[in-house]
Amino acid sequence: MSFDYDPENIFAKILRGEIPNKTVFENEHALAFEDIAPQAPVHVMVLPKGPYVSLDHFAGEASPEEQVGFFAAVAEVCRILGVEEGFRAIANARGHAHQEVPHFHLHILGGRPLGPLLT
Ligand code: DGP
Repeated sequence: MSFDYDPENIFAKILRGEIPNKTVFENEHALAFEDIAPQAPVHVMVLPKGPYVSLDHFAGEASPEEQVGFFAAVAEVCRILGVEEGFRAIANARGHAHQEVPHFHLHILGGRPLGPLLT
C-alpha cells in the first residue's frame, strides 16, 4: 500500500504552529495536545512529528528512532495525565474507522470507566 501525506492537514498545521493547541507534552519526536471535542475527562492526542498518515504507515516506514521516540513520548504523556487507573489508546485509520485527520495520532482516553470497546 502506498501512503500519500497531505502537508495541509490540520495536525500538520498544528505541528507548524499555524493553529493553536492546548499542549500537554512536546519533544523532538512527538506532540501531545487536548482533543478539541473531548469524549472523556481525559482525551489527548499524541502524534509523531514525521509525515505519516496512519498507524500502518508509521509502523511500516518510520525509522526505529522515530518509533522508539514516539512510544517513549506516549509513556511520558500517560505519566503526565495520571491515568494509573486505566486508559484506552485508539488509532483510527482511513474510511472504515472514520479517520478525520490524515496525520497519524493516538487518542488517549481516560479519567472515567470507559466500558467495553464497541465497534
Ligand atoms: P480521528 O477521527 O481519529 O482522525 O480524530 C481526529 C480528532 O481530532 C477528533 O477527535 C477531533 C480532533 N480535532 C480535529 N481538529 C482539531 C483541532 O483543530 N484541534 C484539536 N485540538 N483537535 C482537533
